[in-house]
Amino acid sequence: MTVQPFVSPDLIRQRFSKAMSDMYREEVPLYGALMELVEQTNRSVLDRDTDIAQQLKSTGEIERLDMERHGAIRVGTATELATLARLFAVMGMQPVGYYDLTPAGVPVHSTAFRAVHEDALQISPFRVFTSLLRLELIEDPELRAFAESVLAKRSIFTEAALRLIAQAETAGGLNEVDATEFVLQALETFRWHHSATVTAAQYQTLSAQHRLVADVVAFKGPHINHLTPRTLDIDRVQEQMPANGITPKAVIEGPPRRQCPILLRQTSFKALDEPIAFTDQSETRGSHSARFGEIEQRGAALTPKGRALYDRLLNAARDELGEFPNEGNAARYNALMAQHFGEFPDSVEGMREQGLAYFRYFATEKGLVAGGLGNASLEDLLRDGHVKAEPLVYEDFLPVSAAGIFQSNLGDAAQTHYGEHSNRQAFEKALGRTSIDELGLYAETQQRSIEECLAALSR
Ligand code: OOG
Ligand code: NI
Repeated sequence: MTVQPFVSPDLIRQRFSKAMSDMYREEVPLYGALMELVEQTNRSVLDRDTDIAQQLKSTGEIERLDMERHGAIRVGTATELATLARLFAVMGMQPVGYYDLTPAGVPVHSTAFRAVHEDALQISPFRVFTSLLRLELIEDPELRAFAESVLAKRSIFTEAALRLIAQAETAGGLNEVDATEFVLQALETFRWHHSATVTAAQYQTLSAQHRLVADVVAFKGPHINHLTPRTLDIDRVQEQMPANGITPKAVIEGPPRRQCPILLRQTSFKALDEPIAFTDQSETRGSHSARFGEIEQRGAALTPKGRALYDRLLNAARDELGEFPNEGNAARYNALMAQHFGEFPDSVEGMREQGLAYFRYFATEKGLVAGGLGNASLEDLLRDGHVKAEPLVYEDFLPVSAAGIFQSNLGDAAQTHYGEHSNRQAFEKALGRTSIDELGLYAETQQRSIEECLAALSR
């Protein structure tokens, strides 16, 4: 008998990401239109701007650009979250970061499941922003008990998915046949359901508490609510959305437009109203809106110092605006952002010299030809053109941006004020493990690139 080798978790993730994208394209036609717009825009940016094309080639990002997607889901219980962590682990995805959205009036806290090593990210950068509903924030004890009882009855994973997760954990992996089956079974958890698990009246009660509560509690599973492609020019896509029948939110979240993009800029279009059958109806006479479209542009990962500067400038602009950005104040918001971010150096050199971003270091042709390191420091090598630095791309999310995306899709009525705050400990208890500190990951990747680069030069 021959033993079948395991399929690498990175390849399982790559296949899963493709399967998810195909499912979403079939379920949400506007997603197909958005993908086309993003592909066209990326192509024209690469044709027009040879510097960007060259930079993406040297970092390898060009190869992952078309695969690049993130999705988002919301779950209701600790068991659901912990089992998701096990499901994602089969695909080489770990929980990274902790995002508390309650200060912005959204009763969830979240993490992002993603690959953590640069080589794995290169095979598939697929990630999932995963939120856990904070039921303890529902004040009415009767409603809370009802929500808990509805959630306790559902199982969001298929029997086969649970069996394959356990098998992967015990055996250390999945062979070809099992990996194929796993992708199909795992996909079921993220599917949209046209029928709810509660009556129309119960849905109304949950929704009146918070639309998000209804979205999590009233359905069979945590439907994927968006799948976001990566664009190289978000302003251009935002501009062209209306002509393609898509209405974007009022402002782009994240930093303003710059020569040297940093962190993450995002925009989205409104959730669709979709027909739903409640348990006391035989047909889809009700409706629910949860699924929306989003695009993003990624830039440099910032060091703690860079991030502190980003947060300070963002807060200053928002404080001066005095209210949440909206249709009416969008122009003023953009002007304030541009004005405050004038303080953030807008060049690779500037960011590197001030220690604001993380970098990947490469030995250049010139350096390889020259050979022999001698006593040269990294700074010497950079100055002499023997080494080149490119910013590391930001692989994570931003809490203020995420809150803006949630809100634009839930409506302004969803801005509740919660007394209780951040509770990373409770989140990690539910998750069944700690979530990884993203800054440590960037520092490690940067360090590995320095070591590889020095090794190449000393050969
Ligand atoms: C997640 C919203 C946040 C992002 O990219 O920051 C988000 C959700 O609506 O479930 O998608
Ligand atoms: Ni998103």
